[in-house]
Formats: sequence, C-alpha cells, structure tokens
Amino acid sequence: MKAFLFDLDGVLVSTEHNHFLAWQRCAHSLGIEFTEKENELLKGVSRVDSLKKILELGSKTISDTEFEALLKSKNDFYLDSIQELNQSNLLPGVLDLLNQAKERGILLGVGSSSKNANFILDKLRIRSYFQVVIDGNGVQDPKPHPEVFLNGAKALGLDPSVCMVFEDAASGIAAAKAGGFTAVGVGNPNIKDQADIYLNDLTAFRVEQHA
Ligand code: B16
Ligand code: MG
Repeated sequence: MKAFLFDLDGVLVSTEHNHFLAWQRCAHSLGIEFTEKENELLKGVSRVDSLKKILELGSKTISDTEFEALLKSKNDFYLDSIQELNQSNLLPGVLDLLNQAKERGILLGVGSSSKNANFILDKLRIRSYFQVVIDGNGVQDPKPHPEVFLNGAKALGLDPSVCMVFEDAASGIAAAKAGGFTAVGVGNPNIKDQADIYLNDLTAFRVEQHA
C-alpha cells in the first residue's frame, strides 16, 4: 500500500459520545426520543444529514431558519464539550501506527465527514502527520458516497487500489468499497462483514504486512 486514509471520529479519536449528547439535547428540544440506538444511524453521517434523520425519526418538519439554528446550537454545544481534548484522547495504537507508516514512507491522509476535523487534529497534535486532510467542508456528496476518499487519493496522486481506508462506520466502509479502496473496519463489530479486514483496535494492525 502506498497510502493510508483515516476516518477521524471512531478511528483516531472518539468524540461520538459528545456528538450523541449534543444531538440528544437537540432531539429532546423537538420532543423527539433519542437514545444510543438511534445515534448509531448518525455515525459518520454529515451534520445536515444527521438532523434530517432525527426529524425523520420524529416525523417532524421545521422551517429552514429553525433547521439552521438547530445545526448551530448542536455544533456550539459539541465544540464546548471537546475543549479539553488532547493527545491522551487518541485511540489505542494510533500514534504507533502513524509513526511506523511515516518511517516506511507510506503517505497519510484523513477523510472525515466532520467540518471540525482540522480543529480536532490540532487539539490532538497529529495534524503534521498528514499530507492531506479532506473534511466535511471540502465534499459535496457525504459518505456513503466515496467522494471524500477519492479526493484524498487524488490529492496524493494515487489510485484507490493502492490506498487503504480505516473506518468505524457502515457509511464509511460503504464509501471506501464504492471508491475501490481496501476497507479496514475498526472497533465496531457491526461492520465486520462489510469490511475487507476487521480489527478491534489499531494496536492489532501490522504496518509491515501492508507496506
Ligand atoms: P461535524 P467522521 C463524523 O466524523 C462523525 O462520525 C459524525 O457523528 C458527525 O455527525 C460527522 O462527523 C459530522 O461532524 O458536525 O463535526 O461536521 O467519523 O466522518 O470523522
Ligand atoms: Mg467515524
């Protein structure tokens, strides 16, 4: 493999619980029930599509102004809750994998649905490892569309067949497969069957076997 492309949330760090609490607050303000079970549907899904799914769950329609206001309030609450994020919050095996890949000359990228990806990477102090970061600001069609990863491969000048994608969400594995990448599922047993390779966490990944 010539490059590794990483999803951010659920692979390098986990702020999914912060997203969950922020969406739950938003759903409750609309009188919609929202538990961890419903939250599973939002993993890896863009902010706009997440709110659409919550409205669908509650069979609700709201005005465009209210929609925009809810998106802002959800994001403000979420950002507030991750102010203390730092390198100790990296998921197991991440730093080791990044260092080993760098030593072997494997190119590294991030392909995230989050519009906060650069902010989070800076907090984690790992931004400099990546030659390319494609986030929710640079993509028209969110996961499960492969655009985010295709843009990453293109920016690195590589064909998807020589790039590996690391993902924790069903939408992300679908995006990777649709783009022609090798899809590595991480830390989410629900995606075991869809992924080409499945790992409980990144400590189990052997860079030398895929270099
Ligand atoms: P934001 P990923 C995704 O990140 C999260 O998994 C998902 O829960 C979130 O709704 C989405 O980013 C959008 O995030 O509101 O920060 O733009 O897993 O694709 O790195
Ligand atoms: Mg994810």
